[in-house]
Amino acid sequence: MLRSDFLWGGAVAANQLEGAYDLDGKGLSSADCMTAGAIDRAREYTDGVVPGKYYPSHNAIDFYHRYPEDIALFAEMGFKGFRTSIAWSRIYPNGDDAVPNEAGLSYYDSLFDECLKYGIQPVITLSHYETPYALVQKYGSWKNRKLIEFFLKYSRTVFERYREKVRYWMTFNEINCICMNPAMTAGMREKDPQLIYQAAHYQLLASAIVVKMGHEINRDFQIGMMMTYPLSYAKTCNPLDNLANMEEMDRHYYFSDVQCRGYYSNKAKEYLKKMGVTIDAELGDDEILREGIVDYIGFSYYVSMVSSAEPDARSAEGNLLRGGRNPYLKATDWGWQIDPVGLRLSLNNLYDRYQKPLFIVENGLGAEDSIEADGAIHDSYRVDYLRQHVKALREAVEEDGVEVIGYLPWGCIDLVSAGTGEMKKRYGFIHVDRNNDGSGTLKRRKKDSFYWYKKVIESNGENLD
Ligand code: BGP
Repeated sequence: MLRSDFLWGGAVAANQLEGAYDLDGKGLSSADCMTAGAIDRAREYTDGVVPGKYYPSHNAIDFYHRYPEDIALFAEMGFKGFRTSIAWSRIYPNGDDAVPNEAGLSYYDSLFDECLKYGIQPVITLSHYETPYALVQKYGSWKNRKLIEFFLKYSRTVFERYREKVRYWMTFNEINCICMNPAMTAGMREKDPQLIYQAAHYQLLASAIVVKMGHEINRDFQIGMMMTYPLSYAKTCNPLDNLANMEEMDRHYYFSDVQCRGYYSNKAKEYLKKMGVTIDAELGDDEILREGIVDYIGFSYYVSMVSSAEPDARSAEGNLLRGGRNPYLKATDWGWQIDPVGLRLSLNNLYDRYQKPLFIVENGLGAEDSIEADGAIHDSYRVDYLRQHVKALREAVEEDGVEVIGYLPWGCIDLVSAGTGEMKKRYGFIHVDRNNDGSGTLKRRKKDSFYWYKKVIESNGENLD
């Protein structure tokens, strides 16, 4: 049985659904400067907003104005938790402002109140793939140590303001993805490992300080890390493939080891040496990391990969992960390999390694949906995906004894894809009438998966039919 306070719900991120990118004093963010792409066309990172280009975050699904309707629908499904992020540039429009923007703060007050009205706990990511654009321009974003100071100021402001409204927090979304896409995740254009790992060090420090500070502000805060779990299998039983697989996983444990144990592992240090990277650390950094161990591990899980010692084509994908194809698995239309057993393995791996509560804060299937003449949306493919993953989650809890706080599938309402900027790659239980080019009425419609998930939540995961 899952625990009685299991947090069923869904997850989103501010820049992928709010829209209102320049309203009520909000500053531009790095995400506002990303154009729309497609499966075969990468998103562009422009210098500021270039007239004539299309930026999907600017209006997104207009959650900024429509949240009461959307949260009422989440409540109808029975949500207990709702993960979203705070747009940093709504609070500090330039990142280095002396005082916060009251309009931004009161927006999140109203949003969280609306959730709490239905007994839905907000689960808040402090930084989900957006940095105030002024910090990118003026300071070079996270490669500059000054960013720590700005992030702390912002975090303190929101911790104090929402002290009584939010209990579950996460610091950086998918912190391990900085290595794969520093532009999207951290607002940095450079691909140089020296700069990337230096920036990662600053994010790890910022996260650790924030954990400590949050506990001082409210002892009940639960502050987690957030990684994408990069489950990978060795391609064959050739020991060399297993070695390659271990190295692949270690690139990601680099981050979770620091956040869960409070120090860089020896392997992490060797890895840096191999890459010729020297972290510029200050006296006291080790202590900061030691004192900022997270309370839980939030992670996203969508796909699994295959690693091999052969430098063969890395043909399977996630939006940030790359690996080999697995002949035992099917993939989505976007090439993401579907592996529910992999979720059970991931939960076991993480729990064995850290013995910390786990929180699945993203999982789901991105697919195109079609609307029938009567307005229905029969998304049985999405129900199948989710059913198998919830089953795997239950097995991990009930048969393996793993401790799981909750399940918040991604994109509980259709939103802009982070990887491609498309709208047609839909994850939601709720359909939003908006197209890739920004056209559409924004009307919300319940899909078949909406009714299915309602039953799952009502039965605390027992009824998966
Ligand atoms: C994760 C991100 C999310 C989200 C999700 C789905 O990596 O944290 O922001 O978008 O993946 O990916 P996509 O939107 O590319 O389909």
